[in-house]
Amino acid sequence: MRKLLIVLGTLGLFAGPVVAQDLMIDPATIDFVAIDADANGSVSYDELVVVIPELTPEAFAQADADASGDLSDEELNAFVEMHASTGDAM
Ligand SMILES: [Ca+2]
Ligand SMILES: [Ca+2]
Repeated sequence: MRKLLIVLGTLGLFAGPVVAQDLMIDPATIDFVAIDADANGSVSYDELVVVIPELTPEAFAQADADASGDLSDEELNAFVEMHASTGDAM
């Protein structure tokens, strides 16, 4: 039993840096209309970082598939699916 705890502790140390760069989003918190604060039909970095505080400009740029500078409904959905924190199917 003691040996198992030591193994788990070692794994925990190695898992640290990986978690830091992995963005986890709960799809239930993402509502395009609510996030689009100025209702211009697209979500800017400033609007999205309000609901995803861990969001980096790099991650936002990756989500912006057509490099328009903001996210359409489709781009946001694809981004959220890619980083969904809940893997279970309903
Ligand atoms: Ca907007
Ligand atoms: Ca875009």
